Amino acid sequence: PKVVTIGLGYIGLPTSALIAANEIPVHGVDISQHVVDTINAGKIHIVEPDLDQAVASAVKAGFLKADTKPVEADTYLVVVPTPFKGNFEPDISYVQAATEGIIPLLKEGDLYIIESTSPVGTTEKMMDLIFSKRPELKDKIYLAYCPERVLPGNVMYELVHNDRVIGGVNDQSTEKALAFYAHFVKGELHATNARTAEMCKLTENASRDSQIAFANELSLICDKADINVWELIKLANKHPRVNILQPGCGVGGHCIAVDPYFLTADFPMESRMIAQARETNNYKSFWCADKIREARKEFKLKNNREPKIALMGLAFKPNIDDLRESPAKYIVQRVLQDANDEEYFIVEPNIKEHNIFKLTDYKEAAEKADIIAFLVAHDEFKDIGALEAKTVLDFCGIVK
Ligand code: SAJ
Repeated sequence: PKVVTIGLGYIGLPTSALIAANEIPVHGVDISQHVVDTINAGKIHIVEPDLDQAVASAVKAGFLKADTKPVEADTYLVVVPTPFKGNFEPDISYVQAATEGIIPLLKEGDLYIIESTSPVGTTEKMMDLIFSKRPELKDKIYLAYCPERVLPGNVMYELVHNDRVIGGVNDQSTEKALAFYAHFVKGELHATNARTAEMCKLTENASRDSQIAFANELSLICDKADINVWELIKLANKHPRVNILQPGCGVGGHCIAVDPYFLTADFPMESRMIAQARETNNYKSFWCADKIREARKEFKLKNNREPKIALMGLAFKPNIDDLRESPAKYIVQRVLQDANDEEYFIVEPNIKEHNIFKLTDYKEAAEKADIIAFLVAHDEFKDIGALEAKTVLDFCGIVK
């Protein structure tokens, strides 16, 4: 095959590099000239373990080339973001623009695949769009949806080894897409239809969100009931059919905290639990910020001076540098909003410098602070000792 990938971001670039590593020529498209130039120089513009090596060798071997425009190929992969507009409505305009860009290039026998997380029905919508402009291609091209499911931080491994769900708009399309992924995926390939595949992606992330919401709700109950939620969950999970996730300072990232809205927007009456889970997880971050404020007030009353407060972690989950949709960042911003004379140390060991936050080394912060709020369970924080004399707010279960 000859492949065009549209979108060279967190998923599109690793996917392009992987396909190219299998000696399949890939023409990667991105609207950003900077991104295109960076990749053509064999470099990368995002942080992901082992991606630099993969891109460098794919470019060097001549199998990966980046451009701002698509060219004629036989397989087209749409891997662009699907953010939401205000009011939590999914925005598929990037998928549409990407599709419009390749419509003039399509010819008989071509395969068109959407990987972007999309509302149910998007693949059929794009099919209608394509056939409205190129009616002669009806029944002559193949269209399928195949969601990516890789975990940031482990993308290069999971792209190869995860199972994939592949749904065509008809059986021939499913077969054609299966054959394509078989070139570079070692996980199992599961055939279904396009709508089910779209729904499957949304289901996976909504399921995780709901399960984390359950854990977060438990943490609120336990705080009132004076029970250690971490111990509680460990014990409950000794039951052979119970498997509760970990509470935290909220749910972040650009997937789990976003995708459930794709369901609540289209099925508001039917998705009440999913909507409630989103609210519970959002509320958890408010709650943490309030806890920090309360601790500050208490300290001041008791000691007659403003405390020094360490806010430990900014990333959206442990051991990464990604701050997108990060609840920890949100909490820090909220707490700083009504800062008085108290002194804050903001800590993020995975980032050297930040344009808004003045960062402090984690050891120094922990040593100087009166109040330590653990927001993210970064490995570095696990061995911070001598906490006895301090007020500790452990929102991520890191303190032994
Ligand atoms: N979190 C908790 N408690 C837990 C687990 C996670 O509070 O027990 C929080 C994290 O701190 C983070 C958020 O949830 O703020 C999401 O983190 P994550 O590690 O669960 O997931 P992501 O967003 O990095 O990646 C998810 C994955 N989806 C699932 O596990 C179902 C990944 O496989 C998807 O490919 C990715 O979303 C995506 O792109 O959709």
